[in-house]
Amino acid sequence: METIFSGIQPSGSLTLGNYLGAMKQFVELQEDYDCYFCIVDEHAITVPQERLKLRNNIRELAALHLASGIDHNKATLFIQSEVPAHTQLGWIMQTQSYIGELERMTQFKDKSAGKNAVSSALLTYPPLMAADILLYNTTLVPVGNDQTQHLELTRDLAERFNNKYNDIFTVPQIKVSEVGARIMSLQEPTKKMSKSDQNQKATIYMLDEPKRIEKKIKSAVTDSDGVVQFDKEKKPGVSNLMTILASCTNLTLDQIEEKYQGVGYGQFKQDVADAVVATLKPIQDRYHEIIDSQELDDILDHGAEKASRIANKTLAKAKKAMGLGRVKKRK
Ligand code: ATP
Ligand code: LTN
Repeated sequence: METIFSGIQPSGSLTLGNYLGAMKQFVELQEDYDCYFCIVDEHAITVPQERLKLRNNIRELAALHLASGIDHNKATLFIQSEVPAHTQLGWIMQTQSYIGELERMTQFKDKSAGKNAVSSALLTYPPLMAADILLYNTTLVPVGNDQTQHLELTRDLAERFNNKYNDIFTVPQIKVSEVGARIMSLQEPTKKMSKSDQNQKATIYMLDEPKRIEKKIKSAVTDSDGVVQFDKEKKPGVSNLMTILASCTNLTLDQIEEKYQGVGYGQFKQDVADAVVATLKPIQDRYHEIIDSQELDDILDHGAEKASRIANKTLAKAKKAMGLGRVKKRK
């Protein structure tokens, strides 16, 4: 069976974009692959985080994985900082990375632009990401297209290490999700919906109450045509709502166009809101059942144990290949 690894940062509350673009796919993937889903809290601290907020975000993110349908009997769910092998191999991968190639990463350039106190960890983020993936002999990594550059680097680092020392790492393939759509901001539909957007009206959070969801969708930016038609260039707002409706129901974009011929935006928006609520409500109910439960802790303990077992084996091989530590003398 092929192995999948994916990580989400606990850098804010999850959005409908995160659900439709990532989490929903994860639930499908766990049926056919050996999946590791990791809450990458050590990546989140490459930019300043408030202690209590971070702690809440980590637990919330874990609970949302389970509430969305990740089954701990099928997939391994764990927190990065609870498996020390990640930072240990992360250090080793830093020794294989060149400053120049790290400085060329778009995410580093974006996140450091115009700032004068940039942590060195923001620069060395990609070798840690490489370690995350390589520890589990991962064959496939499902990511959004903003992460492909990091994935290319992961492949380069793995090959560089294997050529220099020993064939230790599996070189992973990149799986850019074509479906799952890119959900855009409700207020600026040419920008993606993002958990770090300051404008609350632009984003639907997975844990938003139904009334709030309805309000946000009703005030979503559209246009003055009054025609429900998919055209990303000319009608980005309406097209985004159509994508959301299609992702939350079994309707295709064509069927939506047909269904709403001659119907105004008012009814259309109401139906989009109802579909989003129907998608998120069961997840929210399950979330509230497990967020404060012992069950969640047990699943995360078990996940960290299982992940450590596999990760420590790969780490030991990498250390040995490089000559780190010692070989014990037996009498
Ligand atoms: P941030 O605002 O902190 O950059 P984000 O909301 O953009 O966060 P990430 O943590 O970078 O999200 O991504 C987690 C996963 O969710 C990735 O697989 C990413 O491709 C997916 N994702 C994020 N935003 C969207 C979106 N608007 N539409 C579809 N998929 C998305
Ligand atoms: N960099 C990714 C999060 C991430 C990740 C990973 C994704 C960290 N480690 C390993 C896939 C595999 C992001 O910012 N979305």
